Amino acid sequence: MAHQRAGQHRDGQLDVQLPDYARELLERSTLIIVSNRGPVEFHQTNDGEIATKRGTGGVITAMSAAARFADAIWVACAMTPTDRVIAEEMRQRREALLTIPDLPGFRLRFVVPDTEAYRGYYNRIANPLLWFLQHYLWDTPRAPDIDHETWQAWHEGYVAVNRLFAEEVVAAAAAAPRDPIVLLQDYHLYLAPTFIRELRPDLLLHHFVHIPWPDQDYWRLLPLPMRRAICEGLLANDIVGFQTPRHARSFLNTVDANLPEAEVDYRRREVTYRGHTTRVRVYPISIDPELVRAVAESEDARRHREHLEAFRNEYTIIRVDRAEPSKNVVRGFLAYDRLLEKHPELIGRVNFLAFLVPTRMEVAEYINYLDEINAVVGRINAKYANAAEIEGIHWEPVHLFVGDDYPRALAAMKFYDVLLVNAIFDGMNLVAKEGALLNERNGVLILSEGAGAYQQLGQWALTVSPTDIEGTAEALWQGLIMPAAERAWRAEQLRRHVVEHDLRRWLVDQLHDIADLRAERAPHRLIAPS
Ligand code: GDG
Repeated sequence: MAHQRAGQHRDGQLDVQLPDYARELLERSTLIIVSNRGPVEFHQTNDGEIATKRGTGGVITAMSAAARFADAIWVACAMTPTDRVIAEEMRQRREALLTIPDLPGFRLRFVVPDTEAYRGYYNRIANPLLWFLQHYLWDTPRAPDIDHETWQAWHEGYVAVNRLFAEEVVAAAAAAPRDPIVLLQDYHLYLAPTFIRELRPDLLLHHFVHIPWPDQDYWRLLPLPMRRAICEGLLANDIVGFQTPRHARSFLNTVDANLPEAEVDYRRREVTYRGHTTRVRVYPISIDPELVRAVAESEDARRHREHLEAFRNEYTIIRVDRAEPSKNVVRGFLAYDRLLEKHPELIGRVNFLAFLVPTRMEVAEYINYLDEINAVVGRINAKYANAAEIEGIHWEPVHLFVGDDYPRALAAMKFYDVLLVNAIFDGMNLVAKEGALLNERNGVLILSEGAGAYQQLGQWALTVSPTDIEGTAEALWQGLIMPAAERAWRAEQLRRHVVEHDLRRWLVDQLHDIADLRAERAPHRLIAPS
């Protein structure tokens, strides 16, 4: 399938939606989006057909939407056996890029690490080591233990796979029909920029870190060579983006502490290291309202909505998360339990629906966490089943929906009275924004101070400290009893903010800085943004 012309939006809206400098930049450029996981996975069906399945998580949600605006190539790991077969066929046919039937407008190039290297890179270093570190999740007297196996996973996994990514990015750049702009995503790829620079010093490299950047002291849980390599990798980029000013500031501090040769300019948010200057910028990520609404209005979502009606009650609380320790799911249920203890008048009148996507099931911490969730839900349901029976009603206070079903999650967001987002730490949290956009009942958002979204939405949410079970129980209560006028006002402000600060704006802000940089480097080629 032929890909679309650069700059042409699928539904023809690009021209009205992007400012001139961004449109001009996109018309001349091919975005090379680089992330661990691609936008789709390929599977072989029972009758031998090849089917595609959308990848899960916030990075995919965001970048799939961003790719709508541009000519794009996606570089990602082959995840499934069918992905690997396709990658091998491409290699044999010397085909540089794969078109994706479900996603016109951008193409794919696979990175194919061997299984052992991938395991070290993903299951030992990226998750849990880096993810846990960046979300302050370690129980530090006991973990992490950086032993010889961790070091082996670092060298033969993380370093090796980052090098492979660099090679594929360089190949994708060679196949790009226009000037390549490399957009690296997240913590799996901290070292890739170093290796890309070795091969193609001229490429424009932009790296967005979707997750928090913790305090420089906490980074000391990683040995110096690892944290130096990570800082050096990020400084091989031209621009490094973070979700919040606090994360950007922490990054500058971390560089200052670990690379004494680096010149850190805090005022301009720039670092010069070995003659190369990197700009450190803040781009709070968001959602594409048009796309989110389209999925929420789809036939699939409507069907779910009808089915979910049976699970609603006089009051309905929901949460939507990957089943992930940083999302603080267990404490959310403990707070709900406490709410029911303090307000027995709610018995039989409130339901908590939790939509959880199993994630990283190869990592022990995640399997254990899902077990903990099941255990606490079982305990709460058993406890209140008795209380309800005394009053002669059959009632299950928690309904757990475990599985990968994005339309179902969006369908549920329409009818909550309270949405609980109590993550311990979160780069942003797109669920808070999707809920604010889609909800039709002036539902109240309960938002953790630890989520990046707190900086933007906190003023209209009920905010909680994520470890405060008593405080979260109180917020749930306040959310349920809030007067209608106040609910309406808060919901309206949240919706307005999300619509005005959408994904297009996130992308445009980055393009603005990229155009600026391009114009400085080659003033004859682009008009600088005003
Ligand atoms: C990382 C950062 C940052 C929900 N159920 C299903 C499903 N979802 C969608 C949600 C939402 C996305 O997945 C999750 O995004 P979050 O932002 O809430 O969280 P992370 O996955 O941890 O994302 C985060 C984000 O990157 C973007 O920068 O905001 O802080 O941790 O859109 O509605 N998706 C699928 N199946 C489901 O059942 N496929």
